[in-house]
Amino acid sequence: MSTFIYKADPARGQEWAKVFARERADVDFRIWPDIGDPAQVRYLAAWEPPEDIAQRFPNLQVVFSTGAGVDQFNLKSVPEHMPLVRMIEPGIVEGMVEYAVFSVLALHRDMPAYRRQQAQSNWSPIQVRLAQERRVGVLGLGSLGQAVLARLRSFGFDCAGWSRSQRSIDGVTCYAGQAELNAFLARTDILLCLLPLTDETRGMLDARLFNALPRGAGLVHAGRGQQLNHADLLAALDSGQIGDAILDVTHPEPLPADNPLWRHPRVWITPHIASMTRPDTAAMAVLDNMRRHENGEPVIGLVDRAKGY
Ligand code: NDP
Ligand code: OXD
Repeated sequence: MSTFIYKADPARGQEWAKVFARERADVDFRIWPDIGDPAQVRYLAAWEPPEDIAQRFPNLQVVFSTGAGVDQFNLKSVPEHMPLVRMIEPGIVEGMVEYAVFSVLALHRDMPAYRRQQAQSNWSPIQVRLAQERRVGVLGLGSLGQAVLARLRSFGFDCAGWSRSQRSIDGVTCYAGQAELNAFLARTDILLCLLPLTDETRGMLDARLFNALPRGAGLVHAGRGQQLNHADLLAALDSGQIGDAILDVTHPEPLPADNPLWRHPRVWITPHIASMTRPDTAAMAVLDNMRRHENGEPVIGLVDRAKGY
């Protein structure tokens, strides 16, 4: 019998266990640290993977990330021949769509400004703009960026996106690569970051990028904390270059209590909850990929080691 090890939130692991018991009784599903005989382990799903994966589990065949991102993995510790598969499942996508729509609408309809006004008992209407008059730009046109843009388009926002390779998406003006980044930023009133963390994207939300946006632009950051330069964001907020920022991810998580972002009047912080892997749909997605692997078919969400995502 082959063993599947789950190494993430144990309560959610219990939900995975029920799905595995129902769908794959031939697999010995175990929740870390109960690993059984390491030689029997064929599959590992982890948020934070253990060290020495290959040495610890000599017959491991596939490594799954329980999240959409894989930046928490040391890619060098997963042998080249072993597929590393990120999580693509409907729960993550729908959660992100809700968070992105909420955040973009909040900025579009000046909700942070009204919260500040209410604290001063101040009743001051701000001229309403329609969605069609607001330019939204999404950094990252992958499974999340595309789903978010499809929903934002339905409100009538003027939508654009930026990716590494050239994309073509109905109703979205697509920009690609460093050469087109400034043009994308220059037409973006509300910027939403949905990029994976790689050597290329680390620190890219910095003063240079903020200065390329129209003055007063809004920022929604739901990619990874290390993409954001805190000092540059604080300076951009204080100068008015960035109007308001909604941050779902920070570095570190959580921020220390004395980090000025916590108390900045133009910052909303949420604790990395934009979306969460749903145990039932995630387990089904992994089971589908196990079947694909066992039948010699391509798995969905295979990480490209060279690109790092
Ligand atoms: P995908 O891999 O499907 O898409 C990534 C996108 O980013 C692609 O369009 C890719 O370009 C683009 N990209 C990557 N590197 C660059 C670069 N250097 N320059 C320009 N574009 C680049 O990822 P997902 O959409 O599934 O997820 C994106 C990220 O969202 C995750 O990696 C994770 O960090 C974050 N996330 C956050 C969550 C939260 O709760 N806050 C929840 C889930 C995910 P191309 O299309 O050319 O490959
Ligand atoms: C993920 C996340 O990558 O929750 O899935 O951030």
